[in-house]
Amino acid sequence: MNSQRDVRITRLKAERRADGGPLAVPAPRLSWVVEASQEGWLQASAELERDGDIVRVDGGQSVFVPWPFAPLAPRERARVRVRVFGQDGSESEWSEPLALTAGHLDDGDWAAEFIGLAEPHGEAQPALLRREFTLDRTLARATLYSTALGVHQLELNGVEVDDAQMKPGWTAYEHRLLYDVTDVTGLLREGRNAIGVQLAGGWYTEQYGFQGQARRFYGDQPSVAAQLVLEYADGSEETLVTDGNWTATGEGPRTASGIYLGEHYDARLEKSGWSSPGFAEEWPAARVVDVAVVPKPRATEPVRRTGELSVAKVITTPSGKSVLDFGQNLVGRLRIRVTGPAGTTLTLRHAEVLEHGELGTRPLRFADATDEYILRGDGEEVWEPTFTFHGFRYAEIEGWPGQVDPDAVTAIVMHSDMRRTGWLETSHPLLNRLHENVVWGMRGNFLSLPTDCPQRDERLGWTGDIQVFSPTASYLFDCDAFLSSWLEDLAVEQAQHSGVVPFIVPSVLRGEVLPAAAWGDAATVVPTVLHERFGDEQVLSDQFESMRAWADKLHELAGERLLWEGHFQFGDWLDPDAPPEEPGDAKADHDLVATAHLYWSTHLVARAADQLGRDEEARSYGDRADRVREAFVREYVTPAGRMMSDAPTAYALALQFGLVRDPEVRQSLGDRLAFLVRASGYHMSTGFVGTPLIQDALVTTGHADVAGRLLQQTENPSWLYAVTMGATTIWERWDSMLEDGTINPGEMTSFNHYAFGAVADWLHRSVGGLAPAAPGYKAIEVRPVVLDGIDSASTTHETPYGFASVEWRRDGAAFQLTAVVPANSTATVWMPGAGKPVEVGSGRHSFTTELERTEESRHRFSLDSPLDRVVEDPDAYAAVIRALEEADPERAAYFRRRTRWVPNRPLRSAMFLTPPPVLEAIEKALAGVGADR
Ligand code: RAM
Repeated sequence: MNSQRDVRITRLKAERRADGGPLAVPAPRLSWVVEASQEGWLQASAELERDGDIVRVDGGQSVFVPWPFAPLAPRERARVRVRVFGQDGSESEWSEPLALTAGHLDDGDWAAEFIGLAEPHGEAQPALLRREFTLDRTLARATLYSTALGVHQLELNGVEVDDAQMKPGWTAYEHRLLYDVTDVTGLLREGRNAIGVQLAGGWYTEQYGFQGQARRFYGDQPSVAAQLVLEYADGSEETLVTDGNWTATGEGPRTASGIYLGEHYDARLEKSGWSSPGFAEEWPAARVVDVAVVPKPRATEPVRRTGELSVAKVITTPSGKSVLDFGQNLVGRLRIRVTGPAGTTLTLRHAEVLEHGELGTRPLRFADATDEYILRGDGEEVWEPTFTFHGFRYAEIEGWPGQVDPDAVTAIVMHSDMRRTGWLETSHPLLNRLHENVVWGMRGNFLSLPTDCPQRDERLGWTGDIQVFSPTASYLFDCDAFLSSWLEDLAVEQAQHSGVVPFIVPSVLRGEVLPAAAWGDAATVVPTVLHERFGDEQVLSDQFESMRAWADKLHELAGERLLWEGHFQFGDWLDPDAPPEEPGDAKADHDLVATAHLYWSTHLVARAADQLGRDEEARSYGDRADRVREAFVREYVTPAGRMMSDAPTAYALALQFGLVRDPEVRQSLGDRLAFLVRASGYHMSTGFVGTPLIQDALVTTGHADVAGRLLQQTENPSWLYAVTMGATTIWERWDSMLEDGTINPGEMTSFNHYAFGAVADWLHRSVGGLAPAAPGYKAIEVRPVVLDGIDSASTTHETPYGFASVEWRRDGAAFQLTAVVPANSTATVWMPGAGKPVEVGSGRHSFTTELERTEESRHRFSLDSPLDRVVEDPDAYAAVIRALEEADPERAAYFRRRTRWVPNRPLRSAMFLTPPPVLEAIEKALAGVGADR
């Protein structure tokens, strides 16, 4: 039985970063994944080995185990291995060794100066910088550290040092800047060497602001800083740094570059050999720039090219242009292969959608999103912009010599190079596409920082968006490193504003920084989510001050009434009933939403304090949270269980945040929520705040049927409406594209916004049935909710303990489920209809049950049927709409939008002014519904 072959280590990782890059800390935590063939495997202890040193760690911890060895010195390398011992007496072999390199520098070791162009001839001028040097001894190792206020790539002797893009990414530059560390030993040689830098403004010189008011925020010109540490075979060491001895030119081929602008490149200006030794041109000396911030090592995966898409279709537009369709809305850029005469200018335009058959660029607002390439004319030329990215599905290239060759154009997908960890598939094709759209939305908006959108003159770190999306994100990709890093930016920006978390991080909007509910709460929610999903307690302790400062700030605003009232709020942003130009004009009262979040954040601070053993704070924030909860209930909840804002979002908040505890009142709230959803004809009626909560609120109060109808709705507004309109990403608005195929008239309309995709977290937990029950999925809850219209689902998540999955299907009344639980984890399995769960250990477990048969409704329908009955029966509803549509599409659309599907009111009464022949047609159609069954 317990032979060594049964148990093995399949993964060993240091700290959060999943791509094995250099470490940002001297004492990295270690995590490993165990695979065991025997069921119910639990770890009793582990041994960690570092270069011959063995340390034993007792207990079951296999995720984020503290580094048990001496801290690593800068550039120190280590090889670690692990082996584990099971509670059942089993033991594994040693794991494959993991090679580590310390990427941090000691205090005071950062010596490079920031350098840029001495005399730029325009703002945000792209530059080339270079320097030559001689290696006169045998080199043992060369390590390059580099960063920029701007974006940069380095070349050594003509070769790019790595495949990372847009380095160093965007952080709160005034306070926090990251450097990359690269081993470049293989690129150097004895004798003459050259190092060159391509530099552009990127996020640093971008102009931020709305409605044409945008201005540069950080600076006018980019600069770069690098140090190359040379370790020789004889034990000596030398450091080459950027300083006034470098030279720089603004006369390179990249003539303009910006995040919103795009990139302009004149290949005739290329300087052959510029980053190799012996380059003959003399450039002026670089200018040294005074920069106070000391860069820190990157602890996250960099942005990389992660995929390629070829042209799916070439479309000729009504105006006769050729548009390339890549079949997928994506973020990245084009790579072109072209031959033509020197001086030929290609213009590359990008758009997410077509409108009236042409590129729909209005939503890009002030973002040009246009690249320009001027040919060298010496044969085949391959080009891709370097320091920009676009959000697009369609592209139009003007100026191509002859016909554009679709095979010569490729779309390059880019994002922070996180590992994919989550999947879901169901028997419902539209739902599968919805899920795929969520994944693409995450890809496009996790490019260095979590953004609202990737295409228009915005692409900012809106806190509210990631606040709602972080649970979904944590399932789909290993984004612990990515989001922890962004949280550091959040904390430093917050510290500049005495506890107020800015709307966006990095904070680049001018004017007063105001607190906003559901946005600033990213400070408390995102660390909580990372702890819950990745078992990462460090993020709670690192962020604790930020969490607490946010809660304290809100209590200051709320004062003695303990209600956050009367201040600026975004509220339930993009409620579909708000007018296009007033996206904050939601049905749910802003103050109610605000106090709900005041409670939630205070509660999360108390929970974090408890987790961290900060007992005193756990008690005091717990008490404060209770008092806010009581104040909320007094002010906003009627004794019988109605919310003062009779809007779904208000109910969802009261239920999901646990603001109302009384079981009877909770049930009334749930019933009223279900009533409201039904009354709206199972259309969405929530914005950013309510949408991630509503499905759980319905299911936990016994209204899974309502959640199921809402989920599968295809009429506007709904999750699937966009899918039926051909969407390949999640839209910012429920109706970013209107039913007639025109773009929403609101000036703020993106087709790649992840916020409404936050429902995927519920899909994973409830439709798939795989949820965390203890931090990092050390315990799992398997509890699928069976919904009419969905006959099977399977979901897989690579948890910190390894792969977990749930797969279920039903066939008539027979229901069958298989759950895979990773080693060193356990699961509680709730079969549908079962009163109590089954506890299982690791391994593969199958279960079957008989589902209760739901009575098919046998109603007969007529114009006298109550409205709620009609909408509850999908066939009856469809019959009415179809009959109306045939007679008068406009009336049908109005009827769909305006009807309140309530009891005690006959259908006839909602058909006011409908011509008698149409009424007859409806009556006839309804009679058919009963007869069919
Ligand atoms: C817009 C974006 C963003 C949202 C803010 C309030 O700029 O839609 O997603 O968070 O408004």
